[in-house]
Amino acid sequence: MKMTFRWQGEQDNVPLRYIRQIPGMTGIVSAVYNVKPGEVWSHESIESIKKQASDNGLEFEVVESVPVPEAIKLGNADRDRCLENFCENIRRCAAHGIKVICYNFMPVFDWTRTQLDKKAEDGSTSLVMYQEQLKHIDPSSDEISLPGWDASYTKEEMAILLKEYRKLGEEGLWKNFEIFLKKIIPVADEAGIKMAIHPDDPPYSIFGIPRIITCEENLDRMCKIVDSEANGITFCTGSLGAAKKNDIPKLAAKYAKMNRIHFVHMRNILIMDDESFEECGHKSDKGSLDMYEITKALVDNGFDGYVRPDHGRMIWDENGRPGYGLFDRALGATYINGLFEAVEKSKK
Ligand SMILES: [Mn+2]
Repeated sequence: MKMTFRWQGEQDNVPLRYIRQIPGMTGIVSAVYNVKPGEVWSHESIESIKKQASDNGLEFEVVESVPVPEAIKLGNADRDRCLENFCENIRRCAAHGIKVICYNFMPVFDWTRTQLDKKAEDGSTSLVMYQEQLKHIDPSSDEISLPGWDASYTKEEMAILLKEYRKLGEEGLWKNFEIFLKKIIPVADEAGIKMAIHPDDPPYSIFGIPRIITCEENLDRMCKIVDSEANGITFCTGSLGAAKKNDIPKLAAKYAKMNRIHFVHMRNILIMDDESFEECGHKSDKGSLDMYEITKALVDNGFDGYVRPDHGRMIWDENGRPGYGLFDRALGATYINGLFEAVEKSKK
C-alpha cells in the first residue's frame, strides 16, 4: 500500500513540506487546476507538479482528477473534440510517470453537502448532508453554494444544464458513459494507466438529475462495458457508504479480487435513518463504517495500491478548505497506516 495525500496545487493551504512530515507519506495526489475541463494539460504543468513533489521527497503517481466535461456526459456536439483531448491527457500523464487517473462521471455537481461547518460536540466541524436541508436547496437559485459546484455557470446556464440532464435520464447517461469508456480505456491500457472512477457522492440522484456510479449492480455494469483492469475504481468508502444498501467490506473484497481497485479513499461517515450523514473523522467507532473490516477485505484480496485519507474534520482552530485541512487528514493517514500495518503483518 502506498499512502498519499491530496494536494491542490500551489493554492493549497497545506505546503508540501508539511505533507512529507506525515508519517508514512509516500506521495501526493494532484491535478492541473488552471485548465478548463475538456482542454489539454501542458507537459510543463504536469512536470511542474512532479518536480515540486520530488523536491519535497514525494512521488506524484496519481492524478485526481482529470475532469470529464459536460459535453462528454451530455453527448453534445463538442463531445468528439473533448474525447480526443481526454485521451491526449491520459497519454501526457503517462509520459510523466502517472500510474492512476481518478475521474468521476457526475453531472453538474461534484460531491454535494448541505452544510460545510456542522459543529460536533467536541467543537470540531465537518461536512454534512441532511436530507431535510437538501429539500430546501434550489440549484437554479442565486444563493446556492455547494462544494464542487462550478460557480462559473450563470443562473441561465445552470437551468439549461439541469433541463438537459433531466431529459437525458439514467439510460441516456449510461449510453454516453459507454461511449466514453470504449474510447478512453484502450488508450489508457496502451499507455499503462489505470483509470479509476470515483463513485457518485452521495450515491443517488439529486435535484432530479441522474447519477449512475452508485452501487454494486452499476459498478458491475461499468466493469463489463470494457473488461479490462484499466477500467477500474477509486474505492471511496464514504461515498459508496452513504447508501445503506452498499455493504462496503463486501464490495472492497469483490473489486479488489477483480483487480479493479486502483486507489482507495478512506473516510468514515455516520449515517442516519433517512440516509442523512455526517463526516466524522476516520476511526471506526465514530461512524457507521468498520474501517478495520474494509482494510482487511482489501488486503486479504490482494489490494496493494494507492490509498489516501479522504475529507477530514476541521480541528485545532485550523482554517482552510472544508474537508481538506492538514490536521485531521494527517491523523486519518496515521490511523489508516496503523490498520494496514496490523492487517498486513497478521497475514504473514
Ligand atoms: Mn472520495
